[in-house]
Amino acid sequence: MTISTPTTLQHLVAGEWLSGSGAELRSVNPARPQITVAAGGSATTEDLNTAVGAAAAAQRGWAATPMHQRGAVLVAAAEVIERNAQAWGLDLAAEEGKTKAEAIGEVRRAAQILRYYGNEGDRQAGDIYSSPRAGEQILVTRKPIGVIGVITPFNFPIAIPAWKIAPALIYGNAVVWKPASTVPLLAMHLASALNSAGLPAGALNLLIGDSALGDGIVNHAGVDAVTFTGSTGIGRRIAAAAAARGVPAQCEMGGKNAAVVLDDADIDLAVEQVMLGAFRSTGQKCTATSRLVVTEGIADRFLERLVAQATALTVGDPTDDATQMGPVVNESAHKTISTGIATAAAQGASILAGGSPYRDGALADGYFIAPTVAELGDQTADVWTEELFGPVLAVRRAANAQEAFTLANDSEFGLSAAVFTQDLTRALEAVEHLDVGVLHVNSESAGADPHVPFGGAKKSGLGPKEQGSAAREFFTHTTTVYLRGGAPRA
Ligand code: UN1
Repeated sequence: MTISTPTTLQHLVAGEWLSGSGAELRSVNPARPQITVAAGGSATTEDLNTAVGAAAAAQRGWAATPMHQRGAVLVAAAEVIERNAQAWGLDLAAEEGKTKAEAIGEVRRAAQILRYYGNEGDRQAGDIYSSPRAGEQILVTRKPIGVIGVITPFNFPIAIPAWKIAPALIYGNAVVWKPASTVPLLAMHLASALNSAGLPAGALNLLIGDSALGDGIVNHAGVDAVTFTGSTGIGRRIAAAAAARGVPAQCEMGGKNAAVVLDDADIDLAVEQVMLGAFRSTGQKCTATSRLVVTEGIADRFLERLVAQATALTVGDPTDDATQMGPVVNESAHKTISTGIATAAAQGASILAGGSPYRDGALADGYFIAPTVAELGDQTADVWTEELFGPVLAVRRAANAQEAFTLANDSEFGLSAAVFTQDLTRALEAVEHLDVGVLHVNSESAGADPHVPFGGAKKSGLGPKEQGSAAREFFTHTTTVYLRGGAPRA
């Protein structure tokens, strides 16, 4: 890998790219933390005020632009992203740490999301009801909310921003966006794609900074709604702050997602998919498989294969072709996950794979964690209940399918789950019993298409779901119109 000069941080405010005069921020390559990827001053409160003012001013004209035309801007931005997928994918791998293949895939996914919403102008725009009164119809029309505060996490540095910003914009809102400070480069790429595709100045503002800047957005009187993806603690704080100001919040938060492998599962398929769910993106997806429930009849055979594959996974620099799993995002994540693994062992888990820190070479220098499988007996353990957001899979055995579903539901979260079975009756029982927002039958727990709702049950999320037509619930409000003609009735 060549060591290139760090990119200078720039913020997009009122259509202009500016350097920030706030505290110095630096994103580093988590595989080689001595390499700085991007650096510069963060945005200030003054930048935030300018951005919110510009967004409010731009929003009116943008909302008045026909939706079809707004969509054309998103489609044009999708083309820019698609053209740059290789280069931006490499930047993503270097800045966030997921493998090159996943990173390029994510950049393409962002383009796909923009294209989906870009075509929204050609879809149904509201509802019409019959009226109990003669000569009247009742229309339910959709209107934008205004200025949306968008706060996004590090783990999908371009796809998650796309799936919040694209619906915000297509429905006629303007955006003030703060990405995670660990991934500014990809944020700049997405903002530049939208800006160069013809978005009017001020419709999208990008401000890079720390959590205080995020708080500034959430509490700004000119911000009319907030959409957030990230940790449960911050999500609840954001929702509370938004509620106190009387503005809506959409918070996509934690998961402790189970894969349930039943006796009759196809074992090769199940092992392959659990591996992907647990270790792709180094386990740093809110939809990652972090718990495994396996029924007794298949448990020994399944775990033997899973452990062999987890141990054999090639961990390394995400920009190397051979690498199957990269590092976690930063030092603090590395510490939390390492401590979580040590706690699991102390609480009685048997560590079947991974578990010990890398002590020398490149893996010790970067923020690498070995793929870890920790089996629990009947004891409670933090690794079963708490989201570690890393490559750590907690395992429990169940006597039968019923017990397996009960264990899978044993979480305050309910984002996603996967069930592996070839028995249709068991699959239908899973659909009925698993309390989750997203259920995969015979595929890994992660993965979400842009045209269908995404979000969790229980404590995984607050507010309307994301994606597909669900996104419209959050990014618009309705006006119910009782419509009669003005002429006297004959
Ligand atoms: C996926 O499963 O591909 O933060 C997407 C996250 C989720 C997105 C998951 N909001 O990981």
